[in-house]
This record gives sequence, C-alpha cells and structure tokens, in this order.
Amino acid sequence: MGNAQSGGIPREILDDLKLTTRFSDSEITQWYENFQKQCPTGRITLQQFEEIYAYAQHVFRSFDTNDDGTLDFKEYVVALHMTSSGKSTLKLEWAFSLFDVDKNGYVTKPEVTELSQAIFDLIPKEKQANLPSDESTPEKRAEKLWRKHLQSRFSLTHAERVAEGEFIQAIQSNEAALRLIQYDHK
Ligand SMILES: [Ca+2]
Ligand SMILES: [Ca+2]
Repeated sequence: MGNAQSGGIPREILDDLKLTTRFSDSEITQWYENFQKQCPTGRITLQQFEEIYAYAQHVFRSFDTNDDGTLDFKEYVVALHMTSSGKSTLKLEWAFSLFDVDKNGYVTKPEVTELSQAIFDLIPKEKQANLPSDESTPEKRAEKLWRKHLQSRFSLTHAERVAEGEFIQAIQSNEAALRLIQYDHK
C-alpha cells in the first residue's frame, strides 16, 4: 500500500505501539518525528540519554513541589495541568519553577546557566549549527537570557536574582526570550 510516508513511522511499529501503549496515532507519530530529529541515526546513545535525562531531572524537580523525591497524585495532576495548559502564564510559572533549581523563589545566573546547558543539549545537532552566533553555545544563551532579558530589566531594584513575577513579566510576549527557555525550535 505504501501508506507510510517516506521518513514517517513504519506501519508495523505504529500498530505494535498502539497495542502495547495507550497512545494515539497522532501522539506516536509526533514522537516519532521528534525522535528522528533528535536522533537522526534512529538510536539513542548513552550520552544522548544522559543529556535528555539531565533535562528530565530538572522537569521532575520542578513538579516535586515538596521536594521529597516522589510525585504524589496532586503534584502529578498539577504538573499535567501546567504543562498541557494553553494558558501562557501557567506555562511561564512552570518555566520559572524549572529555572529555580534550589526552589528559593528566585532565579539566579548560575541557575540560568544550568538550565541553558540542559536545554541546549536537547537541540538537535543540525539545528545547533544554525543558531545565531550569540545563541550558539549554552554559555552565550545563558548570558543573553540573563543579561538582556532578565537582569537588565530589573537591575535598578536588584541585580543578582529575579523573582517569579519579574521572570514572567520579562519572558511573556518576548519571543526572543521564549526561544531561549525552550528547546523545541519550530
Ligand atoms: Ca513530592
Ligand atoms: Ca533559586
């Protein structure tokens, strides 16, 4: 039949995954496309897994609001709500908790640097090569996000840390900053 488009997910893999998981055609197809982009060889190496895992650890920590190393039902549902909501303020609240590594209610330069590294590692290699020169390394991205989009806006009040409201205000409707806090460059 040739019903799998070239580069698309092979039919038998799709059928097999639908039987063994509860995911829909479109979900599996989307993940397949993302997987192919992330891993052009079609395989995840240990090194790539560790990069993905570094980001995953940050995501987990941002969901684990009481910091006990597990997600209870409430944390889990709040996580689903924040990440799947169409509301941009909710997503930005979540982004803030992602960047606030030590959960003290403020984002600092070292935290921005840490997340910039984890996010950068998720950008497919061929897209890394096409990034603007001031966004082409994790350090440059952290510097730009921190200095241009966060710190400079609030340097009159305090230069070393940014509170949640300020973070959201600085990133909201700011395409250039939004690009730096996510890895999925469309
Ligand atoms: Ca918890
Ligand atoms: Ca912090």
